[in-house]
Amino acid sequence: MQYLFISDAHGDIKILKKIFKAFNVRSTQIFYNGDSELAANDPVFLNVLTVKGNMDFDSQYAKKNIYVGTEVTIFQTHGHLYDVNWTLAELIKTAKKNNAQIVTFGHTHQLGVEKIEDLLIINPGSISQPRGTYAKYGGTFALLTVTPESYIVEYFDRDLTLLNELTTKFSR
Ligand SMILES: [Mn+2]
Repeated sequence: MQYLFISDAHGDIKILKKIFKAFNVRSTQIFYNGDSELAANDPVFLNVLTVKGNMDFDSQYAKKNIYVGTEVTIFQTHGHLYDVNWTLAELIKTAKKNNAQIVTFGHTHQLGVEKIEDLLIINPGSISQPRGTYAKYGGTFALLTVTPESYIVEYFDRDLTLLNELTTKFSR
């Protein structure tokens, strides 16, 4: 099973359509981490787990999702409600409280992945307005592969090209 994470398209529905078309298959669960600026019931989000970003004004969005799968429990939120621009402490605490092994968010527009104790933390970056060190890639999303022993996190750019240098592997 694979898990795709994407965030912060800010109105760029074309790129969402392109990526979802490529990855919206039974073996992949897609998480969209907020700030699409689209309606919560937009057809582009069929089979996609979404949350509300600070730039989403549709009250039908969830503030967070706790995905309980057969392999992993994933805590998903945009991040602004946990002050992620300053610290991940509150987000980590909340994810652990919800028995998640993985937490995913956006908001910072900066990709990042790390494992702290038993918690894997994934920010896919912004697909349309990247900031910081990895802005040179022009927008990114992340794909997680879970095996019995490991987590493999890969990043792709807007052309669906794998960014080899960003691949990380963690033991579970
Ligand atoms: Mn944003």
